Amino acid sequence: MFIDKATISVKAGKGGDGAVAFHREKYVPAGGPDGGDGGHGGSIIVVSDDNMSTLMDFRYKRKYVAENGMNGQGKRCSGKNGGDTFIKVPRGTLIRDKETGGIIKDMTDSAPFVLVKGGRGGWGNHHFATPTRQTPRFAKPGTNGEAREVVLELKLLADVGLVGFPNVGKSTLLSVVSKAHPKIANYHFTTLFPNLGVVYISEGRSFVMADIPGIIEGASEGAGLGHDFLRHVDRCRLLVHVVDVSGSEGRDPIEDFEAINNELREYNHELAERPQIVVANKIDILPEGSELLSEFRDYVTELGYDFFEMSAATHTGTQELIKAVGEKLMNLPPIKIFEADYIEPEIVIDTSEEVSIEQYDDVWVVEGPWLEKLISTINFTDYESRMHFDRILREAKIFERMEAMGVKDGDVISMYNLEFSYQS
Ligand SMILES: Nc1nc2c(ncn2[C@@H]2O[C@H](COP(=O)(O)OP(=O)(O)OP(=O)(O)O)[C@@H](O)[C@H]2O)c(=O)[nH]1
Ligand SMILES: [Mg+2]
Repeated sequence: MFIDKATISVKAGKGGDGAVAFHREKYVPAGGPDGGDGGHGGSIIVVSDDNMSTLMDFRYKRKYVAENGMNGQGKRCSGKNGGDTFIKVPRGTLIRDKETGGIIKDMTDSAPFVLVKGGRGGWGNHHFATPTRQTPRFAKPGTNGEAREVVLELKLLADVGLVGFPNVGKSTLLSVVSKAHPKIANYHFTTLFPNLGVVYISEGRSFVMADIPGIIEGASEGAGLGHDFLRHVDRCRLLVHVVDVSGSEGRDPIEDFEAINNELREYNHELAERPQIVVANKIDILPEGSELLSEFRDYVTELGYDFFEMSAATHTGTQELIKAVGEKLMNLPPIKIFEADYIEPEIVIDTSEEVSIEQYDDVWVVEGPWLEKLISTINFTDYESRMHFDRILREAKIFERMEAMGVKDGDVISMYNLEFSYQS
Protein backbone atom coordinates (compact mmCIF):
# COMPACT_ATOMS: atom_id res chain seq x y z
CA MET A 1 0.00 0.00 0.00
CA PHE A 2 1.27 3.44 -0.87
CA ILE A 3 0.59 6.08 1.77
CA ASP A 4 2.03 9.56 1.29
CA LYS A 5 0.33 11.57 4.02
CA ALA A 6 -0.05 10.93 7.73
CA THR A 7 -0.79 12.86 10.90
CA ILE A 8 1.09 11.94 14.04
CA SER A 9 1.41 13.32 17.55
CA VAL A 10 4.75 13.49 19.28
CA LYS A 11 5.57 14.13 22.91
CA ALA A 12 9.00 14.48 24.39
CA GLY A 13 9.80 13.22 27.88
CA LYS A 14 9.48 15.30 31.05
CA GLY A 15 12.62 16.13 32.97
CA GLY A 16 12.98 14.29 36.30
CA ASP A 17 12.64 16.22 39.55
CA GLY A 18 15.64 17.18 41.62
CA ALA A 19 15.89 15.45 45.02
CA VAL A 20 15.91 16.89 48.52
CA ALA A 21 18.20 14.73 50.63
CA PHE A 22 20.83 15.12 53.35
CA HIS A 23 23.96 13.20 53.89
CA ARG A 24 23.64 10.68 56.70
CA GLU A 25 26.57 8.90 58.18
CA LYS A 26 27.39 7.44 61.54
CA TYR A 27 29.22 9.92 63.77
CA VAL A 28 28.51 12.78 61.36
CA PRO A 29 25.80 14.74 63.10
CA ALA A 30 24.57 17.11 60.40
CA GLY A 31 25.47 16.03 56.88
CA GLY A 32 25.17 18.49 53.99
CA PRO A 33 22.52 18.46 51.30
CA ASP A 34 23.17 15.73 48.73
CA GLY A 35 19.97 15.52 46.63
CA GLY A 36 20.85 14.69 43.03
CA ASP A 37 19.49 16.24 39.85
CA GLY A 38 16.64 14.88 37.76
CA GLY A 39 17.56 13.35 34.40
CA HIS A 40 16.65 15.13 31.17
CA GLY A 41 13.59 13.98 29.27
CA GLY A 42 14.12 12.17 25.97
CA SER A 43 13.59 14.01 22.68
CA ILE A 44 11.89 12.84 19.51
CA ILE A 45 14.28 12.80 16.61
CA VAL A 46 13.40 12.28 12.95
CA VAL A 47 15.82 10.66 10.51
CA SER A 48 15.46 9.96 6.81
CA ASP A 49 15.75 6.38 5.70
CA ASP A 50 16.49 5.42 2.10
CA ASN A 51 14.94 1.99 2.55
CA MET A 52 11.51 3.45 3.11
CA SER A 53 9.33 4.56 0.23
CA THR A 54 5.96 5.20 1.83
CA LEU A 55 4.49 6.54 5.06
CA MET A 56 2.55 3.32 5.60
CA ASP A 57 4.03 2.69 9.06
CA PHE A 58 2.32 5.82 10.34
CA ARG A 59 -1.10 4.51 9.45
CA TYR A 60 -0.87 2.04 12.29
CA LYS A 61 1.13 4.03 14.78
CA ARG A 62 0.22 7.65 15.27
CA LYS A 63 1.46 8.47 18.76
CA TYR A 64 5.12 8.79 19.63
CA VAL A 65 6.42 9.51 23.11
CA ALA A 66 9.94 9.71 24.45
CA GLU A 67 10.97 8.54 27.92
CA ASN A 68 10.78 10.78 30.95
CA GLY A 69 13.94 11.55 32.89
CA MET A 70 14.18 9.79 36.27
CA ASN A 71 14.05 11.76 39.49
CA GLY A 72 17.28 12.55 41.30
CA GLN A 73 18.19 10.65 44.47
CA GLY A 74 20.23 11.00 47.61
CA LYS A 75 24.02 10.76 47.63
CA ARG A 76 24.09 13.17 44.70
CA CYS A 77 22.80 10.46 42.39
CA SER A 78 21.44 12.04 39.22
CA GLY A 79 18.35 10.49 37.70
CA LYS A 80 18.85 8.65 34.42
CA ASN A 81 18.15 10.66 31.26
CA GLY A 82 15.09 9.54 29.33
CA GLY A 83 15.92 7.76 26.08
CA ASP A 84 15.30 9.56 22.78
CA THR A 85 12.75 8.15 20.38
CA PHE A 86 13.79 7.97 16.73
CA ILE A 87 11.24 8.16 13.94
CA LYS A 88 12.34 7.01 10.51
CA VAL A 89 10.74 8.58 7.45
CA PRO A 90 11.40 8.17 3.73
CA ARG A 91 13.79 10.74 2.35
CA GLY A 92 11.76 13.61 0.91
CA THR A 93 9.21 13.77 3.73
CA LEU A 94 7.97 17.23 4.62
CA ILE A 95 7.07 17.82 8.25
CA ARG A 96 4.32 20.38 8.67
CA ASP A 97 2.63 21.89 11.69
CA LYS A 98 -0.85 20.38 11.76
CA GLU A 99 -2.66 23.54 12.76
CA THR A 100 -1.09 26.09 10.43
CA GLY A 101 0.31 23.85 7.67
CA GLY A 102 3.63 25.67 8.04
CA ILE A 103 6.71 23.70 6.99
CA ILE A 104 8.82 22.71 9.98
CA LYS A 105 11.39 20.67 8.07
CA ASP A 106 12.00 19.07 4.69
CA MET A 107 13.76 15.77 5.34
CA THR A 108 15.99 15.65 2.30
CA ASP A 109 19.41 15.39 3.90
CA SER A 110 20.71 12.79 6.34
CA ALA A 111 21.07 14.96 9.42
CA PRO A 112 18.83 13.88 12.30
CA PHE A 113 16.21 16.49 13.17
CA VAL A 114 15.00 17.15 16.72
CA LEU A 115 11.24 17.55 16.35
CA VAL A 116 10.39 18.01 20.02
CA LYS A 117 12.87 18.52 22.83
CA GLY A 118 12.79 16.74 26.14
CA GLY A 119 12.30 18.72 29.35
CA ARG A 120 15.25 19.70 31.54
CA GLY A 121 15.93 17.79 34.72
CA GLY A 122 15.45 19.82 37.92
CA TRP A 123 18.40 20.55 40.19
CA GLY A 124 18.73 18.64 43.42
CA ASN A 125 19.12 20.52 46.69
CA HIS A 126 22.92 20.19 46.81
CA HIS A 127 23.11 22.98 44.19
CA PHE A 128 21.39 25.38 46.52
CA ALA A 129 23.75 25.19 49.46
CA THR A 130 25.69 28.36 50.23
CA PRO A 131 27.79 29.29 53.29
CA THR A 132 24.76 30.92 54.85
CA ARG A 133 22.22 28.42 53.60
CA GLN A 134 23.52 25.05 54.59
CA THR A 135 20.35 23.03 54.63
CA PRO A 136 18.30 23.90 51.57
CA ARG A 137 15.08 21.95 51.90
CA PHE A 138 14.02 22.53 48.33
CA ALA A 139 14.88 21.20 44.90
CA LYS A 140 13.62 22.01 41.40
CA PRO A 141 11.01 20.10 39.47
CA GLY A 142 11.81 18.93 35.96
CA THR A 143 10.23 20.84 33.09
CA ASN A 144 7.75 19.34 30.65
CA GLY A 145 8.84 18.01 27.28
CA GLU A 146 7.52 19.69 24.15
CA ALA A 147 4.55 18.16 22.38
CA ARG A 148 2.92 18.83 19.03
CA GLU A 149 0.90 17.37 16.20
CA VAL A 150 2.47 17.24 12.79
CA VAL A 151 1.53 16.16 9.30
CA LEU A 152 4.05 14.09 7.38
CA GLU A 153 3.84 14.51 3.64
CA LEU A 154 6.02 12.54 1.27
CA LYS A 155 7.24 14.34 -1.82
CA LEU A 156 9.45 12.00 -3.78
CA LEU A 157 12.84 13.18 -4.94
CA ALA A 158 13.11 12.94 -8.71
CA ASP A 159 14.79 15.06 -11.38
CA VAL A 160 12.17 14.40 -14.02
CA GLY A 161 8.43 13.86 -13.66
CA LEU A 162 6.20 12.19 -16.24
CA VAL A 163 2.79 13.78 -16.58
CA GLY A 164 -0.11 13.15 -18.94
CA PHE A 165 -3.54 11.59 -19.41
CA PRO A 166 -4.07 7.94 -18.43
CA ASN A 167 -3.03 5.28 -20.94
CA VAL A 168 -0.73 7.55 -22.99
CA GLY A 169 2.36 5.41 -22.28
CA LYS A 170 4.09 7.07 -19.30
CA SER A 171 4.82 3.80 -17.52
CA THR A 172 5.87 2.19 -20.78
CA LEU A 173 8.43 4.95 -21.30
CA LEU A 174 9.82 4.53 -17.78
CA SER A 175 10.11 0.76 -18.27
CA VAL A 176 12.01 1.27 -21.54
CA VAL A 177 14.55 3.82 -20.30
CA SER A 178 15.16 2.47 -16.76
CA LYS A 179 15.23 -0.81 -14.87
CA ALA A 180 11.90 -0.02 -13.20
CA HIS A 181 9.02 -2.44 -13.80
CA PRO A 182 5.84 -0.41 -13.45
CA LYS A 183 2.52 -2.05 -14.26
CA ILE A 184 1.51 -1.43 -17.87
CA ALA A 185 -1.89 -2.21 -19.35
CA ASN A 186 -4.34 -0.94 -21.90
CA TYR A 187 -6.81 0.74 -19.57
CA HIS A 188 -7.01 3.97 -17.61
CA PHE A 189 -5.43 4.30 -14.18
CA THR A 190 -3.16 1.31 -14.44
CA THR A 191 -0.66 3.17 -12.30
CA LEU A 192 -2.03 3.70 -8.80
CA PHE A 193 1.09 4.98 -7.04
CA PRO A 194 4.30 6.67 -8.16
CA ASN A 195 7.22 4.67 -9.53
CA LEU A 196 10.81 5.83 -9.62
CA GLY A 197 13.45 4.74 -12.09
CA VAL A 198 17.10 5.63 -12.56
CA VAL A 199 17.92 6.53 -16.15
CA TYR A 200 21.58 6.11 -17.20
CA ILE A 201 22.76 8.51 -19.88
CA SER A 202 26.44 7.68 -20.02
CA GLU A 203 29.10 6.59 -17.58
CA GLY A 204 28.66 8.47 -14.32
CA ARG A 205 25.67 10.42 -15.57
CA SER A 206 22.16 9.53 -14.65
CA PHE A 207 18.92 11.03 -13.43
CA VAL A 208 15.84 9.88 -11.52
CA MET A 209 12.51 9.78 -13.31
CA ALA A 210 9.11 9.58 -11.58
CA ASP A 211 6.05 8.06 -13.19
CA ILE A 212 2.79 9.08 -11.49
CA PRO A 213 -0.85 8.07 -12.05
CA GLY A 214 -2.57 9.67 -15.04
CA ILE A 215 -4.40 12.94 -14.60
CA ILE A 216 -7.71 13.86 -16.23
CA GLU A 217 -9.72 17.01 -16.67
CA GLY A 218 -11.22 18.07 -13.35
CA ALA A 219 -8.54 16.22 -11.35
CA SER A 220 -8.23 19.25 -9.10
CA GLU A 221 -11.89 18.73 -8.19
CA GLY A 222 -11.25 15.08 -7.51
CA ALA A 223 -11.99 13.54 -10.94
CA GLY A 224 -10.14 10.29 -11.63
CA LEU A 225 -7.52 9.76 -8.94
CA GLY A 226 -7.50 13.49 -8.20
CA HIS A 227 -4.38 15.58 -8.41
CA ASP A 228 -2.73 14.77 -5.09
CA PHE A 229 -0.09 12.64 -6.79
CA LEU A 230 1.26 15.79 -8.39
CA ARG A 231 3.01 16.39 -5.09
CA HIS A 232 5.52 13.77 -6.19
CA VAL A 233 6.57 15.79 -9.22
CA ASP A 234 6.48 19.04 -7.28
CA ARG A 235 10.23 18.97 -6.70
CA CYS A 236 11.12 17.88 -10.24
CA ARG A 237 13.53 19.98 -12.22
CA LEU A 238 11.84 19.11 -15.49
CA LEU A 239 8.50 17.67 -16.56
CA VAL A 240 8.10 15.32 -19.51
CA HIS A 241 4.57 15.73 -20.77
CA VAL A 242 3.46 12.60 -22.66
CA VAL A 243 0.60 12.91 -25.16
CA ASP A 244 -1.01 10.14 -27.21
CA VAL A 245 -1.11 11.46 -30.78
CA SER A 246 -2.50 8.32 -32.40
CA GLY A 247 -6.10 9.34 -31.82
CA SER A 248 -6.65 5.77 -30.65
CA GLU A 249 -9.09 6.88 -27.98
CA GLY A 250 -10.74 9.45 -30.20
CA ARG A 251 -9.22 12.34 -28.28
CA ASP A 252 -7.51 15.44 -29.55
CA PRO A 253 -3.81 15.84 -28.56
CA ILE A 254 -4.00 19.64 -28.36
CA GLU A 255 -7.00 19.50 -26.03
CA ASP A 256 -5.33 16.85 -23.89
CA PHE A 257 -2.16 18.90 -23.67
CA GLU A 258 -4.04 22.02 -22.56
CA ALA A 259 -6.22 20.08 -20.13
CA ILE A 260 -3.16 18.69 -18.33
CA ASN A 261 -1.48 22.09 -18.20
CA ASN A 262 -4.67 23.46 -16.68
CA GLU A 263 -4.65 20.83 -14.00
CA LEU A 264 -1.00 21.57 -13.23
CA ARG A 265 -1.91 25.22 -12.85
CA GLU A 266 -4.83 24.36 -10.58
CA TYR A 267 -2.49 22.32 -8.39
CA ASN A 268 0.23 24.92 -8.18
CA HIS A 269 0.93 27.78 -10.51
CA GLU A 270 4.63 27.26 -10.20
CA LEU A 271 4.37 23.66 -11.37
CA ALA A 272 2.72 24.78 -14.62
CA GLU A 273 5.71 27.08 -15.24
CA ARG A 274 8.24 24.30 -14.66
CA PRO A 275 10.37 23.55 -17.76
CA GLN A 276 8.55 20.97 -19.87
CA ILE A 277 9.49 18.72 -22.75
CA VAL A 278 6.50 17.61 -24.78
CA VAL A 279 6.52 14.09 -26.19
CA ALA A 280 4.11 12.79 -28.83
CA ASN A 281 3.78 9.05 -28.23
CA LYS A 282 2.34 6.08 -30.15
CA ILE A 283 3.52 7.31 -33.55
CA ASP A 284 3.73 3.65 -34.61
CA ILE A 285 -0.07 3.42 -34.82
CA LEU A 286 -0.71 6.78 -36.38
CA PRO A 287 -3.46 6.17 -38.97
CA GLU A 288 -2.48 6.97 -42.52
CA GLY A 289 -3.27 10.53 -43.52
CA SER A 290 -3.73 11.62 -39.88
CA GLU A 291 -3.00 15.28 -39.35
CA LEU A 292 -3.01 14.96 -35.54
CA LEU A 293 0.79 14.71 -35.18
CA SER A 294 1.72 17.59 -37.48
CA GLU A 295 -0.96 19.88 -36.05
CA PHE A 296 0.16 19.08 -32.54
CA ARG A 297 3.83 19.60 -33.41
CA ASP A 298 3.08 23.03 -34.90
CA TYR A 299 0.97 24.01 -31.90
CA VAL A 300 3.55 23.02 -29.31
CA THR A 301 6.64 24.36 -31.07
CA GLU A 302 4.83 27.63 -31.67
CA LEU A 303 4.44 27.93 -27.90
CA GLY A 304 8.20 27.43 -27.57
CA TYR A 305 8.32 23.96 -26.02
CA ASP A 306 10.94 21.36 -26.89
CA PHE A 307 9.11 18.69 -28.85
CA PHE A 308 9.86 14.99 -29.44
CA GLU A 309 8.11 12.17 -31.25
CA MET A 310 8.40 8.58 -30.14
CA SER A 311 6.94 5.16 -29.89
CA ALA A 312 7.61 3.80 -26.43
CA ALA A 313 6.30 0.43 -27.62
CA THR A 314 8.88 0.05 -30.41
CA HIS A 315 11.58 2.14 -28.64
CA THR A 316 11.63 4.61 -31.53
CA GLY A 317 12.87 8.01 -30.43
CA THR A 318 13.26 7.08 -26.76
CA GLN A 319 17.07 7.39 -26.72
CA GLU A 320 16.92 10.79 -28.46
CA LEU A 321 14.47 11.93 -25.80
CA ILE A 322 16.69 10.74 -22.94
CA LYS A 323 19.71 12.47 -24.43
CA ALA A 324 17.78 15.73 -24.71
CA VAL A 325 16.49 15.39 -21.15
CA GLY A 326 20.05 14.85 -19.90
CA GLU A 327 21.30 17.93 -21.72
CA LYS A 328 18.44 20.07 -20.50
CA LEU A 329 19.01 19.00 -16.90
CA MET A 330 22.58 20.27 -17.03
CA ASN A 331 21.30 23.84 -17.18
CA LEU A 332 18.45 23.55 -14.70
CA PRO A 333 18.47 24.34 -10.99
CA PRO A 334 18.74 21.40 -8.55
CA ILE A 335 15.80 19.48 -7.09
CA LYS A 336 13.60 21.77 -5.05
CA ILE A 337 14.06 21.71 -1.30
CA PHE A 338 11.38 23.40 0.75
CA GLU A 339 12.46 26.06 3.20
CA ALA A 340 10.95 25.95 6.66
CA ASP A 341 8.27 28.64 6.93
CA TYR A 342 6.63 27.66 10.20
CA ILE A 343 6.52 30.50 12.68
CA GLU A 344 6.36 29.59 16.35
CA PRO A 345 3.16 31.12 17.71
CA GLU A 346 3.66 33.93 20.17
CA ILE A 347 3.75 32.63 23.69
CA VAL A 348 0.56 33.63 25.46
CA ILE A 349 1.08 34.40 29.10
CA ASP A 350 -1.94 34.25 31.35
CA THR A 351 -0.96 35.74 34.68
CA SER A 352 -4.24 34.75 36.28
CA GLU A 353 -3.00 31.14 36.42
CA GLU A 354 -1.81 29.96 39.78
CA VAL A 355 1.70 30.62 41.10
CA SER A 356 3.07 28.81 44.15
CA ILE A 357 5.28 30.64 46.60
CA GLU A 358 7.19 28.60 49.15
CA GLN A 359 9.62 29.89 51.72
CA TYR A 360 12.66 27.99 52.93
CA ASP A 361 14.50 30.24 55.39
CA ASP A 362 15.82 33.10 53.25
CA VAL A 363 14.98 31.41 49.96
CA TRP A 364 11.68 31.81 48.16
CA VAL A 365 10.82 29.27 45.54
CA VAL A 366 8.29 30.79 43.15
CA GLU A 367 6.84 28.59 40.46
CA GLY A 368 3.94 28.38 38.05
CA PRO A 369 3.48 27.35 34.41
CA TRP A 370 3.17 30.88 33.03
CA LEU A 371 6.31 31.97 34.90
CA GLU A 372 8.29 29.25 33.20
CA LYS A 373 7.00 30.38 29.80
CA LEU A 374 7.71 34.00 30.62
CA ILE A 375 11.31 33.30 31.67
CA SER A 376 11.94 31.48 28.39
CA THR A 377 11.03 34.65 26.48
CA ILE A 378 13.11 37.15 28.48
CA ASN A 379 16.60 38.23 27.56
CA PHE A 380 18.08 38.93 30.97
CA THR A 381 21.12 40.74 29.60
CA ASP A 382 18.83 43.43 28.22
CA TYR A 383 17.65 46.20 30.58
CA GLU A 384 14.31 46.75 28.81
CA SER A 385 13.51 43.04 28.94
CA ARG A 386 14.36 42.87 32.62
CA MET A 387 12.08 45.82 33.32
CA HIS A 388 9.32 44.13 31.36
CA PHE A 389 9.79 40.98 33.44
CA ASP A 390 9.72 42.97 36.66
CA ARG A 391 6.56 44.80 35.59
CA ILE A 392 4.71 41.58 34.84
CA LEU A 393 5.67 40.12 38.22
CA ARG A 394 4.40 43.24 39.93
CA GLU A 395 1.17 43.27 37.94
CA ALA A 396 0.60 39.65 38.86
CA LYS A 397 1.03 40.72 42.51
CA ILE A 398 3.81 38.21 43.13
CA PHE A 399 5.87 40.66 45.20
CA GLU A 400 2.79 41.84 47.06
CA ARG A 401 2.05 38.29 48.13
CA MET A 402 5.64 37.75 49.21
CA GLU A 403 5.67 40.96 51.22
CA ALA A 404 2.57 39.79 53.04
CA MET A 405 4.44 36.58 53.81
CA GLY A 406 7.40 38.55 55.23
CA VAL A 407 10.05 38.69 52.51
CA LYS A 408 13.12 40.76 53.45
CA ASP A 409 15.59 42.69 51.31
CA GLY A 410 18.40 40.40 50.25
CA ASP A 411 16.33 37.22 50.37
CA VAL A 412 16.84 34.97 47.38
CA ILE A 413 14.05 34.44 44.87
CA SER A 414 14.40 31.20 42.96
CA MET A 415 12.33 30.77 39.79
CA TYR A 416 13.20 27.79 37.63
CA ASN A 417 16.75 28.39 36.36
CA LEU A 418 16.77 31.94 37.65
CA GLU A 419 17.93 33.27 41.04
CA PHE A 420 18.00 36.87 42.12
CA SER A 421 17.82 38.76 45.39
CA TYR A 422 14.78 40.66 46.51
CA GLN A 423 14.85 44.46 46.72
CA SER A 424 11.74 46.28 47.89
N1 LIG B 1 1.01 1.20 -30.04
C1 LIG B 1 1.56 1.72 -28.95
N2 LIG B 1 1.08 1.41 -27.75
C2 LIG B 1 1.69 1.94 -26.68
C3 LIG B 1 2.80 2.80 -26.79
N3 LIG B 1 3.17 3.17 -25.55
C4 LIG B 1 2.33 2.54 -24.69
N4 LIG B 1 1.45 1.82 -25.37
C5 LIG B 1 0.36 1.01 -24.79
O1 LIG B 1 -0.58 1.89 -24.20
C6 LIG B 1 -1.18 1.26 -23.04
C7 LIG B 1 -0.99 2.14 -21.85
O2 LIG B 1 0.38 2.24 -21.51
P1 LIG B 1 0.88 2.65 -20.07
O3 LIG B 1 2.35 2.81 -20.14
O4 LIG B 1 0.33 1.73 -19.05
O5 LIG B 1 0.20 4.05 -19.94
P2 LIG B 1 0.21 5.09 -18.73
O6 LIG B 1 0.32 6.42 -19.31
O7 LIG B 1 1.23 4.69 -17.76
O8 LIG B 1 -1.25 4.87 -18.13
P3 LIG B 1 -1.81 5.12 -16.65
O9 LIG B 1 -0.90 4.43 -15.71
O10 LIG B 1 -3.16 4.54 -16.65
O11 LIG B 1 -1.83 6.59 -16.45
C8 LIG B 1 -0.48 -0.09 -22.88
O12 LIG B 1 -1.29 -1.07 -23.47
C9 LIG B 1 0.81 0.10 -23.68
O13 LIG B 1 1.29 -1.12 -24.21
C10 LIG B 1 3.28 3.11 -28.11
O14 LIG B 1 4.24 3.84 -28.32
N5 LIG B 1 2.60 2.53 -29.13
MG1 LIG C 1 1.09 4.13 -15.85
